[in-house]
Amino acid sequence: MTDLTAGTRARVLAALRLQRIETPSWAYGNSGTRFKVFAQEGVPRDPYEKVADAAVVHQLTGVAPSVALHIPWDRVDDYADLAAYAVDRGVSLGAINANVFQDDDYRLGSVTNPDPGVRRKAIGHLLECVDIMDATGSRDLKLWFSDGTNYPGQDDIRARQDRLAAALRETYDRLGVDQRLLLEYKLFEPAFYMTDVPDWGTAYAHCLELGERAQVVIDTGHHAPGTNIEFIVAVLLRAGRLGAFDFNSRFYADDDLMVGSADPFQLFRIMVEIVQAGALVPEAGIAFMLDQCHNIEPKIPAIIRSVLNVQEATAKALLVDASALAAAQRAGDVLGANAVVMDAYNTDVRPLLRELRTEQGLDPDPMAAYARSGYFERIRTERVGGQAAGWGA
Ligand code: PSV
Ligand code: MN
Repeated sequence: MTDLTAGTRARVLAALRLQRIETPSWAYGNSGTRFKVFAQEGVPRDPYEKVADAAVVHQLTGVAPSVALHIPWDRVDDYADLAAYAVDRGVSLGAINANVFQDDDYRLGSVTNPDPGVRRKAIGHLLECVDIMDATGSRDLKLWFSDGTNYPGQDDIRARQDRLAAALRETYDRLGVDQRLLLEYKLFEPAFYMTDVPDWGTAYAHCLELGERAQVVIDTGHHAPGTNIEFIVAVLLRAGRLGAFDFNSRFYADDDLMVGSADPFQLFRIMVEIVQAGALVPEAGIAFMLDQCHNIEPKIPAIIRSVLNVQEATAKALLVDASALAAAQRAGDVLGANAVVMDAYNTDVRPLLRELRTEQGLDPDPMAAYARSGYFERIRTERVGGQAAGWGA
């Protein structure tokens, strides 16, 4: 990093100190595909143990101070108690993810189901999630609907949009003034013919109708192959409607692999749009969350690796020389502009990040620190008996 000026180093370090990445409770539990859920040792048996693992990730990385919950997977008797437990461990509870996709009733959809009784049940769950937010102090309600159809003619597309809009309206109106509704889209799966919220445009249209505190979530795994995700980021930022990311990597569909593992360049390009728009700071209101499943790799180190990958992409994005880039763009210097971006991408930021961690009293190498910590040996012997938390439970 000898070629970075003192001013650049100071600027990049200052921005990185403010970065916040939220980890998902479900990534700490067992997961798999529709073919097999592989059990791992030491996996949390309840939401408290998930929070404890999330706290370890934060202790080691310094940038993951909150953990998202998924209801009912993380149902507890006393949410305020869980929130207090999190604070004791140095973290907080983040977004509340609603789950209206796992009951038999939802075979034909949840909030878009043709049966008003099923719709009422689904809306009831969304409202319950807002009650939980009140108890946990969470700001964000994250909604993803598995709703859609498998066959042409199966249901009326426009009627389903009306039902969706009505459910979103009722939920939005229940939110407190400091709470937000985050609407997540996904191209397909589990529905294969038509999905009710398949893309950012549909999510955006519903958010516009609802009001300012309705924002779009970009899950990086939820697009057609080849989609220019950073374009979507730029458009939503411009409209003031980008609420959050669900970061993960994909090779094919919604693979939920470690973010930055399949395409670190894409992650960098996304973070460039964020940095250029001044949207990295917490006050910009964008929640940088992970949404991943560690089916075959050890979970806590995989989450640490993911957090570090986001941090690394961010550091590179911060290195883009904004004035040189603007000058090249103004001059129509295609190669020059591209070189500015590539110079940043090709910089090894790992020494700078090690410096940042040392300055914060952290181990410069969080992966090695975790391996040395003995935490895994402890949880694998302590967490015996009971039911390991897992996909769908
Ligand atoms: C759906 O595929 C999704 O991305 C949504 O965010 C869910 O809440 C999450 O995965 C976990 O199932
Ligand atoms: Mn997601």
